[in-house]
Amino acid sequence: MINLNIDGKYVKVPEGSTILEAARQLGIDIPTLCHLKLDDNVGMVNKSASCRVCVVEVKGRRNLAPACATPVAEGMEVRTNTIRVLNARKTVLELLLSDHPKECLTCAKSGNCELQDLAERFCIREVRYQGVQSTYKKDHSPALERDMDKCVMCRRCETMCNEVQTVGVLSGVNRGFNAVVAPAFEKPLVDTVCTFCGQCAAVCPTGALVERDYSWRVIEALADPDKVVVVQTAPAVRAALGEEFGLEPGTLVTGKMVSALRQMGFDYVFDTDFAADLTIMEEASEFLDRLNRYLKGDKAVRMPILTSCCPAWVKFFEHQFPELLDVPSTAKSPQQMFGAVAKNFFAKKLGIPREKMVVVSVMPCLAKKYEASRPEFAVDGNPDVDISISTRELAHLIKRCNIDFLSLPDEDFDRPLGESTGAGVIFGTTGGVIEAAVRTAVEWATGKPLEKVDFTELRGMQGCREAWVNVGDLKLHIGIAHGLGNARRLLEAVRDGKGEMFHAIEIMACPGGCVGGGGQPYHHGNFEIVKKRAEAIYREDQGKPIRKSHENPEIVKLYEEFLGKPLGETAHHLLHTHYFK
Ligand code: HC1
Ligand code: SF4
Repeated sequence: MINLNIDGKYVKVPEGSTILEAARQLGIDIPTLCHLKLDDNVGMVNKSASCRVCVVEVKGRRNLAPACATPVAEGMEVRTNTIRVLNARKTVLELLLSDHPKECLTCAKSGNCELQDLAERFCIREVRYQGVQSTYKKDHSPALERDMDKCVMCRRCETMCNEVQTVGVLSGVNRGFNAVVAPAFEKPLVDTVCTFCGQCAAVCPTGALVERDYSWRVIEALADPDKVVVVQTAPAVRAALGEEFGLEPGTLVTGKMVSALRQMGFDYVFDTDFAADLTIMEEASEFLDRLNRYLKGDKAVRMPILTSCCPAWVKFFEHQFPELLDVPSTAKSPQQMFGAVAKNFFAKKLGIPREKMVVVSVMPCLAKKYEASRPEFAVDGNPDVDISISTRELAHLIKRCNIDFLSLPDEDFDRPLGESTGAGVIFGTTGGVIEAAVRTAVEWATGKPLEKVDFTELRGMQGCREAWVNVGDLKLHIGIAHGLGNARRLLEAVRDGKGEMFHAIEIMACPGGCVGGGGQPYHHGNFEIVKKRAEAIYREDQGKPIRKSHENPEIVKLYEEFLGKPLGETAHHLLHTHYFK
């Protein structure tokens, strides 16, 4: 351990720690724009030391030292708030602002921008240095907006995309003033292998990377008297939306969210959790079918089955593992199953054509915007899901509609597409999809009710995990990965036939699963927030009267009335998809 003194306080930290880490241990908040360390399970450490906002004075050294990149030494004396330090920090900020667009009033990141926060903290009331302004071409994809004029070259997005997600789309290009983080040849994101996971936007300190905002389209749809507007809310939204209204992370706001949506004027407030239950009906059937054929020696069957509900993961394997396209489940994601059922079943029930119905989804995810726009999820150009907005966009909409969220009463979803089980809700966190599938598959395979519904061996935050689940005499080997880098490691092992064979693997692109999605309220590097959301998801599951997807009475009815049986003709046509190289 190393002893040092920071601002007159003594602290003991492990060798190899930085001054920034030692200061944080003392509760001294040295500002930084570039440094970011997420949970060890996520493995994101951005140590570019590029912003120079964290400089400190170290006794005996002539130059100021960046706290994020300077290792502690025995007996070190550090000052973090001398006039020299404060002056240097202010100058660095002013230089950063010299070519930064002064668009705070209209910037999507306003109120959440770390550069704006620092300008406020340092009382910067004028920018003394007016530099040449950058004029990069803006990049609008269906999911993300890139405005590189606002980039401060912190390289967080690059670390996230390359090291955590291993997608490798973003890197520093050009030199000097023209240096920018961009895809190769500065191509637009749609022309790259970007998965639209949105994790780059989740860690961007400024408005350089933000979601494509479709909230105005929702207002237009709600104002159109000729439309029936239906909304579905993803499992992870209810565990995070409250943060936008000052509630503690991990506060469940399911009932208030339903109330707010109803007050906004949606005709039907439904739940993606219903469609998550439906996904399990199809996915568990597909899994048992494959497993039975595999156990009978059918050589044509590919194991393991991979979950397919995360659209960033789907795009990742389409680009990165084209030889494994027949391995993932063909089940559509709950978002898309919901859209298909709403437009092909519920619209008919209401006696209206599909074009008259607008399906809005509220998702913790940015890739869902892209998924909704995939052409195979449309009929004659009419998409199954018309508009996908993020948790953040919903919070903005609620505020825009003058709704006092905190004083709303709890209300329940409409029926039939709002009925769900605990299995549906746990989709929102890493391990939840496979636990939901296991609850149903084990009960179907054994023909006996489960002795325990909670498969805690499948839970946790470790990036790559494995567990064994008993089904009669058979031990199912289950894999779980969250974060695309972890997914890659697991998939490479599967492809190369390394290790014990898995029967099923769940993969979610975002660290933590959907609770950590790119459309959730910004966590500003505090991954504990994501963990609290996951705990909330399991609390919601515990409190549900029904906790197995196949016992959802509205799902049972839907098969009786309309779908026939899982993997049957109608189900196959509406609820399954295919993948492209
Ligand atoms: Fe997810 Fe899913 S759980 S992908 O993580 O399968 O976004 O919440 O809606 O579709 O249900 C996201 C969350 C979400 C789908 C479901
Ligand atoms: Fe990389 Fe994901 Fe950002 Fe695309 S959305 S650039 S894959 S981090």
